[in-house]
Amino acid sequence: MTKTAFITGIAGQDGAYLAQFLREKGYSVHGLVRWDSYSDPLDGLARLDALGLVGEDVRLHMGDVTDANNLNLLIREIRPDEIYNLAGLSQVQVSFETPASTLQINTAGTLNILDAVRVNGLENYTRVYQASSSEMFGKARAPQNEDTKMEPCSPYGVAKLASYHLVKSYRESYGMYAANGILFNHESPLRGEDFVTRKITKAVAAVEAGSNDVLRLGNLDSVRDWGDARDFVAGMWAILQRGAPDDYVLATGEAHSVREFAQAAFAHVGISLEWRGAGVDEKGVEVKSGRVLVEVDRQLFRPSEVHHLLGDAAKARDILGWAPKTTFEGLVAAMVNADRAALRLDGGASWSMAG
Ligand code: G4F
Repeated sequence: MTKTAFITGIAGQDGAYLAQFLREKGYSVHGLVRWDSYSDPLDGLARLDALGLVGEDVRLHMGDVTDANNLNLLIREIRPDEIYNLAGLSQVQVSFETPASTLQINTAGTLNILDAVRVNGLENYTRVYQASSSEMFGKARAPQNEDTKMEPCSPYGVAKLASYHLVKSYRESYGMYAANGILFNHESPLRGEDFVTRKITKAVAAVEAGSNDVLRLGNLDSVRDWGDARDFVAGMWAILQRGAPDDYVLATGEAHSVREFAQAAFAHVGISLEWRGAGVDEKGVEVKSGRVLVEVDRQLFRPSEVHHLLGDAAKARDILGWAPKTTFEGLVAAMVNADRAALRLDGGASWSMAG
């Protein structure tokens, strides 16, 4: 029998890849789209479009996770077998500037979904996946797994941690199938340009195409466990297929600094970088020409930084049989190549290093 999935945040990177993954598995896919994406489909739905998911492939519903009534009615109408709550404000930096709306969207939004399932009497029918985040670990020592004490240090991390506990609470109180996927950073060519990986790969493609701009970055020492979003959406699905709900870390188990990511991305187009100076004066310099390609911009530092995220996904490997397929080098190459191809397509006319 055809299963029905409802994805909030379907217009984002993970939403689009998950929709594609579930369609390939034969699911009927519904997605929640905010009015601004809905009313500007050319821009707002670009990722779904890029994956060829148009028309009949996904049924889009206009709405917002902060609107409890809207969600209630939609969930009653769709009666999904599985809900993937991927909606949210996903930029950690932005959460320092908009902490109240971050909590509204990333915590109250989760509560609205859990409650809509409950009040519609679907607690024994609908399974709920919650997009929890490694940002919840915050200052906790690496490597981090499901048993690591969480010490979030951003409004984003705090909001996600509250949602994580709501999921556990609904699971225990109402017997709901609600599960947290604690995902470490996951990237792709569809990643937003305000995240550091995509900002770097776009800049590298531009430099190769002749740009004279300097890539301005914040904390180069920050270490992340970067995986491929396409591997991670398969893990989200696997989390909802077990007999009993549980929480799982999804990560690659390999971590690199922002500096190393930039170095690898430039190396992919044949540019060898060396680092000179320290702190805010550090620069990434092309070895061959001595040209400065990367500078540090103190404006991009966060009020409080998560320095080292490195995931231990042994539980997901042992219980779900999940393991990422893409290597760090493969991810960097795929992202740089996609940005090179995009530049060739638009003739190199429009790109910006803002973000
Ligand atoms: O790419 P980022 O903005 O990702 P961040 O903050 O780790 O968050 C991402 O991963 C989380 C999972 O751990 C998700 F929950 C979250 O939604 C998001 O997907 O920054 C990565 C690191 C940070 O330490 C940041 O300070 O890169 C550092 N960084 C250095 N220069 C920069 C920049 N980040 C951005 N966005 N832009 C810079 O120029």
